[in-house]
Amino acid sequence: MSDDGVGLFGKLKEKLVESKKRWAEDGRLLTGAPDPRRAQRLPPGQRQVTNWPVLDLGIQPEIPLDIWRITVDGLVENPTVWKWGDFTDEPMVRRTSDIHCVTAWSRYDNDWEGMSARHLLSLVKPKSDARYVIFHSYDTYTTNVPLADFDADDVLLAVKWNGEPIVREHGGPVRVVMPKLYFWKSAKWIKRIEFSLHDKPGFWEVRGYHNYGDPWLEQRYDTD
Ligand SMILES: Nc1nc2c(c(=O)[nH]1)N[C@H]1C(S)=C(S)[C@@H](COP(=O)(O)O)O[C@H]1N2
Ligand SMILES: [Mo]
Repeated sequence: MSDDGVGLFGKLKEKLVESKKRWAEDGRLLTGAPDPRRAQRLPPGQRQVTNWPVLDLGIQPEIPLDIWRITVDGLVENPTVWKWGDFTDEPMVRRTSDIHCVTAWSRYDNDWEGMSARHLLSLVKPKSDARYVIFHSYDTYTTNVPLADFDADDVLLAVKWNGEPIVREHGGPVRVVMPKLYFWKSAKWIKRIEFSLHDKPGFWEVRGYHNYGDPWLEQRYDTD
């Protein structure tokens, strides 16, 4: 008899439940077959380059460090505005990653240094209803990513590339780096990071690019 007086016939199959729980923990029955696309370092349709192309909307903003600000707002417990010196006083990390641009070039082993997305998240504390991160840049560019993808160990607000300050053409003083997505998601000249319940497709996303942009699934364009 259960607490609420309902008769329970039979006995919980404890052994069976336990063994299924162990299966789940061990990932039993997963074939473990590697996804052939993800196993390749070069995503489908890409070619490796050793130079570093510059892509922008025709505007390369020059932002003096004394007027540079980055604002983090929207659905966060601690909305924050950093000035340059306060931003760079925060702990910085180094990560090496590959770039995959939707225009089919890939550049390997870029050494980035900056504030990790996870450090930023630990400071601003997204509210439980935040689902998307919207990047706003000084050149009016915007792009959108799921919060779950921003919250990854390889995502940075980078201030240095290969040991040197990021030059203006490539998005300095600070650019986003999201290595697991096509490079259009890595906003240059970042000005504002907005946490939102709703998704807000950005500059290229409203112009036919895929909303998510996984290079290994070749999510270049919205083909629906
Ligand atoms: N602010 C801003 N960020 C941007 C862009 C842009 O035009 N403005 N272009 C995107 C695109 S399409 C790509 S491929 C990369 C290019 O970065 P790079 O010029 O450093 O190679 O930046 C992305 N981030
Ligand atoms: Mo791009």
